[in-house]
Amino acid sequence: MTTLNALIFDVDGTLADTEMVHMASFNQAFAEEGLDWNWDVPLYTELLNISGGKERIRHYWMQQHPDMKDIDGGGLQDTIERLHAIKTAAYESAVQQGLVQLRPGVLALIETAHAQGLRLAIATTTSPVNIAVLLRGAIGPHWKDLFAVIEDASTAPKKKPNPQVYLQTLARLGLPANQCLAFEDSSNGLQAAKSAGLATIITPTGFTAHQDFSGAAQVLTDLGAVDVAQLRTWHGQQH
Ligand code: XBP
Ligand code: MG
Repeated sequence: MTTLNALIFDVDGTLADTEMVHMASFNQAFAEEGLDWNWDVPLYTELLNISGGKERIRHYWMQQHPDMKDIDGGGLQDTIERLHAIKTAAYESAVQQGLVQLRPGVLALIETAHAQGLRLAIATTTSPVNIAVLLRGAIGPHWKDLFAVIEDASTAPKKKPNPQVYLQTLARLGLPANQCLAFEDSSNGLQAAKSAGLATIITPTGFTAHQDFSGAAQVLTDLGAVDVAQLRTWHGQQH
């Protein structure tokens, strides 16, 4: 039987239910730039099919306002970069104000798994700023000591369901996929992890509960009742 040696965590929706705050941050950026764009929950739920905030803005812009070339002659990508920078600052501020908490069981599982010698990694399409502000607040200033590998939007530009972020995480861990478990909240994330050969535990959120999770090793409400022994059992059933 193959040993379980590493846990690989998605961030948004998995470590914390962050997307309401991301949505509000996007809307704050649009307002600051004088755009009358407003992403409500039904629209944002659809837009979450596009991983990556910059890609999401571009998709919405092309779909809803194809005639609009840019805002100030700086070109489309320049405008998207600026909107995303404003959004990221707004999100960072919101998380610093305590508007986002880790999901049930996440902190205990991470700390226990690390204490038992499992290697931990992060594989996300979100921006590095967002990871740092969330985990610094939840774990403390030395949060990075818990993670052997962090792959994010700055290191893996091809977004989920592309498996790039997971393939790069496995390469840096120096482990085969069958010695690891992935944790995700979305169908895009599940597809990316499975394309990289990873057995995947799904904990959906309100934004993703309707999505297709065929092929997941487990679909759970949350990680509140999950310990390392249970993970080893589920991992053993996969390999
Ligand atoms: C979810 C995403 C991200 C966030 C917004 O990432 O797709 O785009 O919605 O963050 P994860 P950015 O892989 O952690 O579920 O604006 O920084 O992209
Ligand atoms: Mg996610």
